[in-house]
Amino acid sequence: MVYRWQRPIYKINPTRIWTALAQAGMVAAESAEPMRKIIHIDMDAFFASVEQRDTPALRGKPVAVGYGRERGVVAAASYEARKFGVHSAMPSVTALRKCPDLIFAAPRFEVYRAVSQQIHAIFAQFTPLIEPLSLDEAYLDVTDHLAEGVTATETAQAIRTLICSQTDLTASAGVSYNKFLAKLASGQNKPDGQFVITPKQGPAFVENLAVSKFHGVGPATASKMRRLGIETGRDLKACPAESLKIHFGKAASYYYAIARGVDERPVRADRERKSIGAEKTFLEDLVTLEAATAMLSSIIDKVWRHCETARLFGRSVTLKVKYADFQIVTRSHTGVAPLASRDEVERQALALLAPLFPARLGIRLLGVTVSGFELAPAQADQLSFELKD
Ligand code: DCP
Ligand code: MG
Repeated sequence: MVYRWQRPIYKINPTRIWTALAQAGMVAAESAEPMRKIIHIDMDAFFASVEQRDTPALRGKPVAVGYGRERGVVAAASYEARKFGVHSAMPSVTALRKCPDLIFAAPRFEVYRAVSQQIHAIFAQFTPLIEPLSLDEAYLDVTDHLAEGVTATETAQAIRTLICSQTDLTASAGVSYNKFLAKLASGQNKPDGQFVITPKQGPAFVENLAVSKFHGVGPATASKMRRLGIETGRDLKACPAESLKIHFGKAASYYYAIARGVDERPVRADRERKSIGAEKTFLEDLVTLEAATAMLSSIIDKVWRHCETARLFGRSVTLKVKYADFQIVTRSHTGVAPLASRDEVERQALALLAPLFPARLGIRLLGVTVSGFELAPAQADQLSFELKD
């Protein structure tokens, strides 16, 4: 999934200089990075837990939030359902095959948004530096906001206790010295747990992890890394910077840094979402319109799911096509009204795709982005949530 934001994620700052030194092998990672205290909070099985909370008959049962019909996908799976291998983004028919007793609950986005605002209000009691990643996840920078004698670990515990008492839902937390590690840490003791990665532990922690678990390494990148013999953080660290650059272009410096447990991205409290997009790189180039149409469908499913989750509906659709020779072509269409359904997005995207066939070369990547969001009254809450700080 790629999100584009109003401003670039990376900004020149003093730690850049440090990174340059570290990359040149002139300083050691642990000693030179200014120590920050970052907490990543992530609600447990969010949509599914809300449904179990509000419908007692669902408690202790395998529950999927979504629609059980054909072409439906699972948005969230309760922990009982996960034991059967059911997970987010799985087609509903597959989920039912794995777990015939699975109960589907229709999503209630207004309720999830309300809970999201509750937890955001709790975060705001601890720091103004809050960066929401989605309705149920956020980074908090508490470096300069810790109460006297209170540690970041205790702060994370206090936040989770408040979330539990005020929403009747559990959250997990990761505490570390950067965003990348804090997010990895929050997954360690899920559900209802927390985990700390200290600067001393960071590099070794990353080395022993599969790269597919890294935030920012999607399935396509993970399989590309696998083909290059990179399976773990250790393999990634062993890969020379020049080689990463050749294979991963602009993302190389991020991979180089995270392989060393380094991530200088600040917690940004003022992000405004300008667009929601997804793209997919194919193992084999696509040559026919039929094949491209089929692939586009799953990309649109993903984009639309996120539009729905964020309650953001845009007027513009942009199609991105990357050919086998890496040439990139984009085509856009802006309508007069926001696209109100997945099928409308698909219709627009297909209208942009069709004229590109017969294709002059095989297609190695397709992407779809929705932008030009309008503020309908029902969406104002969400946006003010995003812009609050
Ligand atoms: N979501 C979605 N479609 C996806 C992934 C997630 O609609 N492909 C929604 C439903 C999730 C919520 O976003 O409940 C939060 O996503 P997470 O990835 O944090 O997953 P959960 O909170 O469900 O589970 P976990 O306990 O692993 O965080
Ligand atoms: Mg979650």
